[in-house]
Amino acid sequence: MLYHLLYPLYKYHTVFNVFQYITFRTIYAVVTALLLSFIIGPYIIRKLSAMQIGQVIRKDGPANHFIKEGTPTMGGVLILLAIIIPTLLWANLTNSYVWLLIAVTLGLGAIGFVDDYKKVVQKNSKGLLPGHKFLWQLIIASGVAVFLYFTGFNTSVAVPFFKNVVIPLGWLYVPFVILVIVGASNAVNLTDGLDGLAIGPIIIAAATYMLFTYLTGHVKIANYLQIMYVPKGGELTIFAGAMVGASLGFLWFNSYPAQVFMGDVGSLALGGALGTLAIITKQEILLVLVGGIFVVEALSVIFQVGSFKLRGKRIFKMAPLHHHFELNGWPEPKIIVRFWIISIILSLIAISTLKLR
Ligand code: 57M
Repeated sequence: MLYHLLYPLYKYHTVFNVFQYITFRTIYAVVTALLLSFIIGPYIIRKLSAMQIGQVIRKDGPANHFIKEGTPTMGGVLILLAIIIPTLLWANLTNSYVWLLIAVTLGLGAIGFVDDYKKVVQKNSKGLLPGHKFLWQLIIASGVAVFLYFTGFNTSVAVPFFKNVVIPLGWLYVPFVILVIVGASNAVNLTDGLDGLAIGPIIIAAATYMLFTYLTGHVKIANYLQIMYVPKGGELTIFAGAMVGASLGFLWFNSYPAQVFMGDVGSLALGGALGTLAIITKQEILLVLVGGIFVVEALSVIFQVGSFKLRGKRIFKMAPLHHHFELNGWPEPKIIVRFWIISIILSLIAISTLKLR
């Protein structure tokens, strides 16, 4: 909105020219998201507590989680507001990718919201049936895939570390997009089991994709780096910036010991947004590296369940992986910070692939 209101004023004063720059608007999207989180965060946490939206802790998990009973959840509502409002303020709202990202985030957030609401407010321990949850995720991801396919989006996928190797997927790009979005959404959800464990790597991944959106959306830089240029994709830098700011703002409250959990409303939405950013920047495969922590957490569950079914034995003391370290006696903050450190290293390697090809 500010972009549309203020940029045209450059005719009267050159100072308003600054509103055309993606870099300027991104910085202010980050700042707005942070400020918004700080201002409305305490209010939302109080409201969630008053509405008794407190977490029920499973009794079969690591014992150090029992003291977390009653911590308000559904803090993802705060994250979503702090992403969407700055995006609406600072982005060019005639850009269809901006609306696509807003739609995915709110759509997946709505699935998580219904699930959380059934669990914590209506005290229905099952929440949304897993099959229904998955079906709705598929519907939203299919919407993105079909939209991109029929609007002529580039259906070739770049292979990291190789300069001119691309896989032309054609119509197979549709199931590929669905896999990336649904996979990312669920992987972030599985990771969200310790204070700040999911939001830390989300900040790092969103910052990495903030860089990619800018570079792939800039024709000169994209040509120079020989990466796929995405016309109009640069505008998503503002969305990614808002995601960084909102996630940092949430970490303020979710850092150990957490005052609030994000709930599925946050984890499903953030994962899906990340997957969609990877798709629009044409850096889909690189998400395996940038979101490496989420991938490893999801794989730990797949291997654990597979091993138990096939051999009747577990690989880890408990899956997802963070539970394994907890049961090995690592203090919670140590696991969290070590996962962040690994996430930073993975993102740096991912960024280096821009040159390392
Ligand atoms: C959600 N939810 C957290 C909070 C958060 C297939 C199986 C692996 C599924 C998995 C599962 O249910 N995962 C999805 C995990 C829960 O957090 C809530 O959920 C939201 C995210 N969706 O925002 O609202 C608990 O996590 C802790 N937490 C924090 N700080 C945070 O900032 O401490 C969350 C956020 C919270 C809190 O304690 O209550 C969760 O872990 O439940 N299931 C599991 O993870 C279970 N694993 C398991 O059964 N493993 C088996 C098999 C199936 C692989 C095995 O290894 O043999 C464990 N989960 C728990 N206890 N809690 C089992 C023991």
